[in-house]
Amino acid sequence: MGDVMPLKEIEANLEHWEKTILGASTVQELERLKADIIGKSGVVTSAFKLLKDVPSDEKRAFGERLNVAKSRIENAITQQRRKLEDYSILEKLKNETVDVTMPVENDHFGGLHIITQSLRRIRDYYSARGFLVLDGPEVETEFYNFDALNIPKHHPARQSHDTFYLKRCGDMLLRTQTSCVQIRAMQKYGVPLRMISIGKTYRNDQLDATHSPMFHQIEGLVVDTKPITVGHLKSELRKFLEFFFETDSASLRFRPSFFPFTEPSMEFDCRYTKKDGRLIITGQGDKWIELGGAGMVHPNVFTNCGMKEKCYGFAYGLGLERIIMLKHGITDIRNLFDTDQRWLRYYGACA
Ligand code: FA5
Repeated sequence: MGDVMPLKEIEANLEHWEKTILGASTVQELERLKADIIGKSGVVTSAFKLLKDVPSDEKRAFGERLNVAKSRIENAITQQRRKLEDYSILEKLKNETVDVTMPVENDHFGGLHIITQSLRRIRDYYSARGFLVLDGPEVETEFYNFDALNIPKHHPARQSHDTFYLKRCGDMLLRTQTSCVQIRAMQKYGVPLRMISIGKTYRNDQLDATHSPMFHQIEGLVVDTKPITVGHLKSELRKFLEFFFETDSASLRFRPSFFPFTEPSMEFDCRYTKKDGRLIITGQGDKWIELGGAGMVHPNVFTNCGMKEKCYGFAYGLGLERIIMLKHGITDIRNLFDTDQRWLRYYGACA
C-alpha cells in the first residue's frame, strides 16, 4: 500500500486542493483535477483501500473523514464548474451578438410557415363569408372540453382522447378538440351564430407519420332558430373543401359515425388521386380518404349552453395538418414541425 496517500496527508492537502480547483480556468483543467483527486484512481478514492487495515473500532470514523474530504472536493468542483459555465455562456453571448442594424448580406429572409399561411387563408375565407372567427383557450376545463359537449364523466369517449391533464390545476387540461370553442361561442353570442375556430389541440398520441401530440383543428358551427338540415352541412363542407383544395368539384362521402355532441354524427371522406406515388387531394379519383367528423348539434349541447329557444345547427371538425399534407403531397406530419431549412424553404416558410 506504499503509494496510497495516508488520510492525515489527504486532510493536510485539502485546503490547497480546494484553492487549486477554485482557480482552474478551463473545464478541461477541472476534469483533470477531479480525476487526480476523486476519480477512479484518484488519491482520495485510493485511500478507501486503507479501510480494510484500520482496526474495526476506528473504521467508521476513518470512513467518515474520507467521505468529508471527498465531498469538500466535490463541492469545490461543482462550484467552479458553474462559474466556468456561466462565464462561457456570457462569452458566447458577447461574441455571438447580432447587430440587427447591419445591412442584410444574403437573400434568406424569413417567411410564414405553411401552417400559418394555410390558417390565415382559411380564416380570410370564412370571415369574407360572414363567419365569426373565434379563438378559445388551449388550457381548458373539463366542463368545456367534455361535460358541456355531452361527454359525461366515465363516458368511453373521454378515454379515447388520451387527454393531458394538468394535475396540480384542479380540473384543467390541454384541450383535445376545438369543439369546446362551440360552447364558449354559444354562451357568448347565442343564436343565430356562424363561427369557425382554428387552433392548437393536444392529445397523448405517439408521434408518427400521421399523428402528432400537438396538432391544429378547424371547427365550424352554424346555429339558427330556423330549421337547418344535413343538406346545409354537406353543402357547407363541400364549399370549404373545394376552396381549400382549389378544385372545381370535390366528391364527398358521408359515413355514419358517433360523436356524443352531434346526432346524427358522421365522418366525411374525399376522393383523391396519387401523383408521383404521393397522395394528392383533387376531389376526384377512385379512392376515398377520411378528413374529419361532423353532425347535427345534439339537443343536450344546446341545453348545456343555456339556449332558451328551439335551435337547429350543424358542426364539423377536421385536422389542419392532415389537409395541408393532402393538398401538398406531404407524407410525414413530422416534417411540419422540423427545422430543416431546405424543406421549409421549399414549402414557403423562407423566401
Ligand atoms: C374530433 O375531434 C371532433 N371534435 C370533430 C367534430 C367536430 C365532430 C364537430 C363533430 C362535430 P376526431 O377525434 O376524429 O374528432 O378528430 C378530428 C380530426 O383531427 C381527425 O379527423 C384528424 O384529421 C385530426 N387528428 C386527430 N388526432 C390527430 C393527431 N394526433 N395528429 C394529427 N391530427 C389528428
